[in-house]
Amino acid sequence: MSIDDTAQEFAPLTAPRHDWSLAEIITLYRQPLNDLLHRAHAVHRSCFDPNRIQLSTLLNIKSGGCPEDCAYCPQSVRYKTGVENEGLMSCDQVLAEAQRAKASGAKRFCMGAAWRGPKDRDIDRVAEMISGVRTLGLETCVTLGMLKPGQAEQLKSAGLDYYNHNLDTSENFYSSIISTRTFQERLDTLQRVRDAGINVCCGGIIGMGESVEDRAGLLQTLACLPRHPESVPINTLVKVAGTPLAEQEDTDPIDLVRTVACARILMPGAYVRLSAGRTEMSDSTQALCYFAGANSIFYGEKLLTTENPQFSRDQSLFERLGLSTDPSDTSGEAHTAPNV
Ligand code: SAM
Ligand code: DTB
Ligand code: SF4
Repeated sequence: MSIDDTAQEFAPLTAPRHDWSLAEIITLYRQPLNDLLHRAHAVHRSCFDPNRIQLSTLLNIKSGGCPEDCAYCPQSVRYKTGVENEGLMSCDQVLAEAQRAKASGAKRFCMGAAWRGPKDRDIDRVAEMISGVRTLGLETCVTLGMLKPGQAEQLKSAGLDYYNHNLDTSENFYSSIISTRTFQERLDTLQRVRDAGINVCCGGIIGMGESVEDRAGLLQTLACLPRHPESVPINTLVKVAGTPLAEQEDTDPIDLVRTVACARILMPGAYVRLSAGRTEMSDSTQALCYFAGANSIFYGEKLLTTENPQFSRDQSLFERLGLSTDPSDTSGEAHTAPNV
């Protein structure tokens, strides 16, 4: 095959589609790894600078005591994990952390709260945090659980750039993981976020005992939304003692790479974030994920309650791979009209 043939083969893949069938995605996922990687990387290169990684930093602004029963989560009040139930952090504390994240090179600051959903008085306090973080020159993201009508608009008025709300897994496997909120309720929150004009950050977790069909099903739901999410976090289960999923088998890194590659092909213009689970991941697995199309990470030594790689480990990997992370460099922004 000539280079021209290759270009022809891949050109249509960069045009976003919203009609993927489950069978097509499973076929994509199961093809020989080299073929999958070749295709995903070609799509990645056609939409992004492949040597640039976006950095987001996470802060747990309200830890533990959550009434939901998400089987993976150390913050559920139902599991004995040692995570303390703490109140909402003060705005000053949050801004001090945001300042540190900015000084470390983060572009986006993501604030997470262990709530089923925010109360109206919580929204006022989080709105103040969002305005403050924006004033520091950082993009803002919050993940607060389910939103009621009107709450997304309030967050938008405060200047919120992104709302993170994950589907976590396929609709079929969902009830094995969470019983206290439905898959449809998650879709409803995503719709409210979209309707309010906030960018959507939505992805899931692999390694919870789901099948290939479930991974494909999650990606199908995401890719068939009327607009693709702007950010797609792919989390690898962090097995926390005390949660129902603590004794799950380790996730095969090749399955992670395949999932990242499929996400890249299905949602060409999205930032695909290699999210939880990097501490346990080898450098070479991460490198393969970046080749497969991951172009964002959580940067900072803590996720919400669990460890994330040390700054020095990430810096050393970026240098060894020749990856740029400069937040002022916008040359690697998506250069297609990605999420139509
Ligand atoms: N309470 C809010 C909610 O659930 O929407 C926001 C915070 S919640 C911790 C955000 C996401 O973190 C979850 O949807 C899940 O995808 C991810 N997550 C939580 N615990 C995890 C774990 N042990 N391993 C991997 N991902 C995890
Ligand atoms: C996302 O998809 N992953 C992040 C963020 N969005 C909020 C959270 C990962 C949490 C990992 C477990 C913990 O640290 O508690
Ligand atoms: Fe609560 Fe969110 Fe954890 Fe579920 S994932 S238990 S909603 S903090």
